[in-house]
Amino acid sequence: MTRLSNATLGALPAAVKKPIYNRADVKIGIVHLGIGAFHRAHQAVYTDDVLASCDHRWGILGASLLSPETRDALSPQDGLYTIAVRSAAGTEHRVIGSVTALLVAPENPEALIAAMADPQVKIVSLTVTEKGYCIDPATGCLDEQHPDIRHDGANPDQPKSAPGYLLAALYRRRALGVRPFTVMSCDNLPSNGEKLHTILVKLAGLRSDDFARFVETEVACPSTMIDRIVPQTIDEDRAIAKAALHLEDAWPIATEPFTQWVIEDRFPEGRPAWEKFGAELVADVAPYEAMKLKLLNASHTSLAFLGSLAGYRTVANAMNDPVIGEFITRFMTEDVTPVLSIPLGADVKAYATSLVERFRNPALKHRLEQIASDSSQKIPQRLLGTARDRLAKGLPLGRLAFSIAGFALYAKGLDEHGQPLFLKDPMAEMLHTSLIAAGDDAKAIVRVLVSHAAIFGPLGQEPQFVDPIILALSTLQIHGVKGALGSLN
Ligand code: CS2
Repeated sequence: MTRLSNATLGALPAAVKKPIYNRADVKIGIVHLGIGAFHRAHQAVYTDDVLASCDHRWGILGASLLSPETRDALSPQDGLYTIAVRSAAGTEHRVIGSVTALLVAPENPEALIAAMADPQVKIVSLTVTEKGYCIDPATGCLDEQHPDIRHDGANPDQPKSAPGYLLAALYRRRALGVRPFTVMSCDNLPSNGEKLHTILVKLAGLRSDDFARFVETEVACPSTMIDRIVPQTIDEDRAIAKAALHLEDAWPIATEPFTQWVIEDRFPEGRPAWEKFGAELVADVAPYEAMKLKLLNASHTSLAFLGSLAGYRTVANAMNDPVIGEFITRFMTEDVTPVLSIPLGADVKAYATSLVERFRNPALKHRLEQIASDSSQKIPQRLLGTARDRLAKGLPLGRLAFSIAGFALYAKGLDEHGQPLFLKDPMAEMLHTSLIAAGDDAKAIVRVLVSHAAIFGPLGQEPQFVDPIILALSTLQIHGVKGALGSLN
């Protein structure tokens, strides 16, 4: 069957929305690092709307820092791809045209640095996942021992890491007398812009103090909060897109109707008018990020462990279990909300209710295993901040103890029915080996888990933190997930 491309756009059925602008007029104004499904279902869609409003300055060059898969799928399609927006009411297909070029960084690092140094580029955005920042998760600072950071410190013009690429290009722009681009992190990290700025200043300091000062004072790194649930694409999604488009799309993306983007408005070199298409431009993103990470993402992570242990494999299936659904709902309202700083005017109760509905979306096959990946990087910002806040207020750990105990059991690798569970995580091997060696004793398992200081830091030494997790874990062992959680509701 014919492939989706510029040449075949005209043949799309009328029901499929498509770019109404001339893609040949679009100039690249944004370089995006980490051109995965999340960026393509979120920021690239807002930017597609901007391009359709006749502002053609903001085409996206999408770069992969690791694998060639996205480029290989999308280059033959001129960067075009489909998003399938799914709900119980049905599916809407839309072809997105904002990604106009693709690169694979390791194949030609110089090409990416040169593209980022182009004066026409005003923004470099990132979705490189938590681990792409090379942060020590427990301290939130740059991990200077990270192999990629050690490499980039010694070879700043042939970088491997995302921060290394940003700095190589910023250095080049400075040498050429070109103003720095704005660096926009779109990953799920609290104060993602501020954190990235700190990392960049630190890494720049390995090159020279003067460059570090330049990055500190001249490079803007606004924070953002981005929200849209984007499951990994499966072959069924390809088949559904093909049927709707009457064309082949090698990498369509399925997503939900909900989308939210809150952006700190600090773009000295200009930005697309994303606010015209639903983005919220604000002075301080922190409370929005905290609300999302501690309610949505923390619930996701808890569901990934406890739902998987109970035998479920997707978010919707786990959430539709009455005991697990009730646990997550109460986790949000009774355990997280009392210690949450809430954005002005936000209705947390309504937000939590909407999350339950989104998690239950029957049309999204969002795999729990996808969410469990990189848990060692996710747990600190999703669960441990709330844990610390509760303990500081003299409150018990509450349901968080079950989420963390669930992580230990998940990382041991088997669900309650003896089926294997997979953890894709930089620490997977280390966690698995140490937890298996701990045997079946709840106390031993939890002690081993919390001794991983890269995740838990000093919290792992605090009895108010550790003891409830031991109790939760032994309850899970004795009564199973549903028995244990059911007795709490
Ligand atoms: C999820 C997020 O995979 C995960 O860890 O919690 O990707 C989540 O779906 C998004 O943050 C939703 O905006």
